Amino acid sequence: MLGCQSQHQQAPKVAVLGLGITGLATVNFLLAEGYQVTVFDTRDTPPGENKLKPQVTLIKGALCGKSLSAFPLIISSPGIALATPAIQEAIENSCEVIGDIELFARTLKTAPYQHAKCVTITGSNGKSTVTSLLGEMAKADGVNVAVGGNIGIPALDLLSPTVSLYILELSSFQLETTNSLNADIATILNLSEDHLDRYDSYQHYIDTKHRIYQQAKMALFNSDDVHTFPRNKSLISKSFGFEEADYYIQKGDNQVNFLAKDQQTLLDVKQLKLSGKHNWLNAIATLALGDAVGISMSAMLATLTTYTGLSHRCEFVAEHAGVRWINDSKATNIGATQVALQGLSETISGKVHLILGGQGKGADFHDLSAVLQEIKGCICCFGADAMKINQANPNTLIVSDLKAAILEIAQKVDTGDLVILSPACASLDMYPNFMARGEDFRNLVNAHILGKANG
Ligand code: UMA
Ligand code: ADP
Repeated sequence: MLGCQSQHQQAPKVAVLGLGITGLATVNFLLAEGYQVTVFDTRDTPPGENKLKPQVTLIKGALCGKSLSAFPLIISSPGIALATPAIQEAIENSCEVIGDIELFARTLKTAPYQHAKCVTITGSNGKSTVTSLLGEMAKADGVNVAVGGNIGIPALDLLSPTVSLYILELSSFQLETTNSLNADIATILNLSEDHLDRYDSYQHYIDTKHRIYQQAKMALFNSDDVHTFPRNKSLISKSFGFEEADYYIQKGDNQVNFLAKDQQTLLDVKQLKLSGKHNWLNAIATLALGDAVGISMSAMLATLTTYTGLSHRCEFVAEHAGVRWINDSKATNIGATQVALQGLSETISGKVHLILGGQGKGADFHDLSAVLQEIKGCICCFGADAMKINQANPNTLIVSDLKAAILEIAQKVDTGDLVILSPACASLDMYPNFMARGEDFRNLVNAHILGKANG
C-alpha cells in the first residue's frame, strides 16, 4: 500500500490525527513514503509541533468530520477514540481509518522487513514487564531485537531491515484501529476493568483487547483467566497459569515453587529478582513467548536471575526508622493495586499504609473494598476521584495532594511498617504521566522522610 506513486503522479493525501509521539513518528514515516501529510490535533500546543517538518500542514482545534472526509486515508493516534463523532463521519464517508500499529503491520509484510518475527503483548497489567523482560532475554541470546509500542517507543520508529524480532506492547487504544496484525505469537496476559471512560462497557474493552489475536499465527492465553481465552478455536494456542497450563508453577516439597513446562522444572522462583507472585506469572508467560520465537531457554533463564524490573512498579524507594517506602505509581487501575497489596502484610512485621487516587477512568471503587479492609494502617486518597474513592471506602482519608499524604502517614508510622503509593488511578489530573508521579513520590520521600535535598 505504501510508496506506490510514480514521480509524475501527485503525492497521495493522508491525514494524521494527533501530534504526540505516535503522530510524529507516523508523519515522518509517511513523508519518507512520499505522502502529502496534513495533521489534525485538538490541542492548542500539541507536543510534537516544534519537531514537525515545514512541508506538513497542521490544523488545530476540534476535529471536523467534513474536513477529515477529504482524506481517503486517516491515521489516528491512540489518544483519540475511534468513536469520536468526526471520525465516525469520515468512516461513513468511506475514508479508511487505521492506527500506527496497522501501518506497521502492513509494512512488516513487505520487503525488506518481511522476514522479521513479531511478538505482540496486551493485557490489563504486566504488559511492560513482560515486554521489556522478553526484550532483555532476546538480547542475551544475541538476537537483533526492537522493543516498543505502548511501552513508549512508537512502533514505526522501530522499523529497520536489520531487526529480526519485534516485540510490541499494545494497548486497547492501539488495537481499536488495528486489523491485520500477523504476529508470530500474540498474548492477552490478563483482563480486569480499565479505561471505562473510553469504552461503553467492560465487555467492549475485552472485545477490543481480543483484536490482538486476529491473524496471529499463535495465541498465548492465561489459563486462570477465562476472558483471555482465544475465541477462534482453530487458532494454535499455548497457555500459562498457576497450575493447569503448558507453562505453569510447579509446587515442590517444603514450599519450593518452580517455573515449569511440560513436566520439566525450569527455575526455582526464589532465583527470580522480580518479587511478587504476579511476577511468577509474568515470568512464565515471557518464557512461553520466547520459546515460540526460538529464544534459547538457557539465555531466558539466565535473564530471569538478573532482571530487576522497571521503575515505578513496586519499586523500593527508601527505608527510614524501620519503615519501607515503595513506589508503585504504574498501578493505574484497581487490578494492579489489588495485586500489589495482596499478601503484602505477610511480608512485614508491622502495618501497611496506602496512598491512592488520581483519575479513576470510570472504575467502581467498591471493587477495592476487600483489599482496603485488610489494611491496618492509614489510607490516604487524593486527586480528581478522591471523593469517589472515599465514598466507596469510608476507611480512607482525603488529602490535598501527594505531599500531604506523605506528611500525614509519616506521623502514623511505626518500625516494621510499609508505605506504598499504589494509586489504582491514572495520574493525568495532576501529572504529565505516571513516571512524573512516581518521581514526585521519590523526591518527596527523600526530602521529607530522609531529609535529603531533591535532585
Ligand atoms: N490528545 C488530544 N488531542 C489530540 C490528540 C491527543 O487531546 O488531537 C490527547 C489524548 O487524549 C491523550 C494525549 O493527548 O491524553 C496523548 O495522546 P496521543 O495519542 O498523542 O499519545 P502519544 O504521545 O502518541 O502516546 C501514545 C500512547 N498514549 C496513549 O495511548 C494515550 C502512549 O501510551 C504510548 O507509549 C505511545 O503512543 C507510543 O506507542 C501511554 C498511555 O498512557 C503510556 N497508554 C495507555 C495505558 O498504558 O493505559 C493506553
Ligand atoms: P502494564 O504495562 O500492563 O501497565 P506493568 O508491567 O507496567 O503493566 O505493571 C504495572 C502494575 O501492574 C505493577 O505495578 C503491578 O502492580 C501490576 N502487575 C504487574 N504484573 C501483573 C500481573 N501479571 N497481574 C496483575 N497485576 C500485575
